[in-house]
Amino acid sequence: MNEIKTDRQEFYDRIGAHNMAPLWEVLHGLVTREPVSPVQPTVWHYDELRPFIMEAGKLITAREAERRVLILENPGMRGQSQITRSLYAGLQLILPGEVAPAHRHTQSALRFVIEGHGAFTAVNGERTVMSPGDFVITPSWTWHDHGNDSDAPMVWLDGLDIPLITMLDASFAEPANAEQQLVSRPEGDALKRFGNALFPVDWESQGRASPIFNYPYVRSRETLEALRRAEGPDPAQGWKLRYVNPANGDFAMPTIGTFLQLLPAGFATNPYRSSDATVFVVVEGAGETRIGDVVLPWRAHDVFVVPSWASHTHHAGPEAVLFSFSDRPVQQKLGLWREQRTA
Ligand code: GTQ
Repeated sequence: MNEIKTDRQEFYDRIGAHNMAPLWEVLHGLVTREPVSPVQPTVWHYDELRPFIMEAGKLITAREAERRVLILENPGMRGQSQITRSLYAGLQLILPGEVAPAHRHTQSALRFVIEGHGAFTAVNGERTVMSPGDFVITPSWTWHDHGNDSDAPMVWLDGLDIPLITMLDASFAEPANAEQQLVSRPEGDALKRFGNALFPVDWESQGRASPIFNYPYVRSRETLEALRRAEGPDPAQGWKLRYVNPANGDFAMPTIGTFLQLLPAGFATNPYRSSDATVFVVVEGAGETRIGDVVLPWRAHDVFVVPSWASHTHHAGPEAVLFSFSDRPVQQKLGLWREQRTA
């Protein structure tokens, strides 16, 4: 037995010198029967984080930092700037009068506004002034800068596909010549132009992301209410919406799927799991999510993560609204995505 072991080890050493390794020693760690993930179910409580975010505002300016963000790192993958294996998340602070200078990169970004009114993001020559609950997109390779002309701090959650782009070694980035891009279109132009199921007759899509880059919360919330009036809640998900690119019916972003769901007061969902690890942001209400033995209590502004293929239930206290995002579009395009409901 030992002889076999030393024979094999001696063989591994010799092939190792040629940059080779035996598959049979690692096969079942590579090709697992089900997802085996370092991602841990975790909640970040905003009331605990907020003082640190404001402290960061005294340590460094948005201009010097370029993006003043505190990264939310999954405890199963510290030091890797990952909240899930494919996604990055962070909380970005822009103080009154500040500018986060223009740049562009191949990574796609979403912003989900947590607090503050009146700061803006500019994308492709249009500024959008943001409010809590707004879902804002910065598509891949588009110039973007952020600024705050209001008199209060603004904090939003950044969700980016950074780990995915890193894995593909497809990161390109560059700073702009000017700190802020020229504004060439009036505010609200994109939403008017593309948000009413009417497109300019000869318009052709420039990219894969939605031409709408701010999905305002007031409108999304209205849609949830319309659903609630029309039909009962799904037992596993309550009333749940998918943000859509109106040009093609696909997800609003090519690499990140985004969702908004309403859980009525006291509602407990049936167990559900899917192969896309999901980041949730609590928009309204309070409750908890149970994942095996782990209970994640949450309230408005908190962020929590459910790992891939982890069966979970949501329990709303008062009525709750959850925004969420995951790599579902990528998995679906590759024919990988699975979900399972157990009554
Ligand atoms: O706002 O462009 O959280 O480039 C990380 C990288 C935000 C941004 C982040 C970024 C940005």
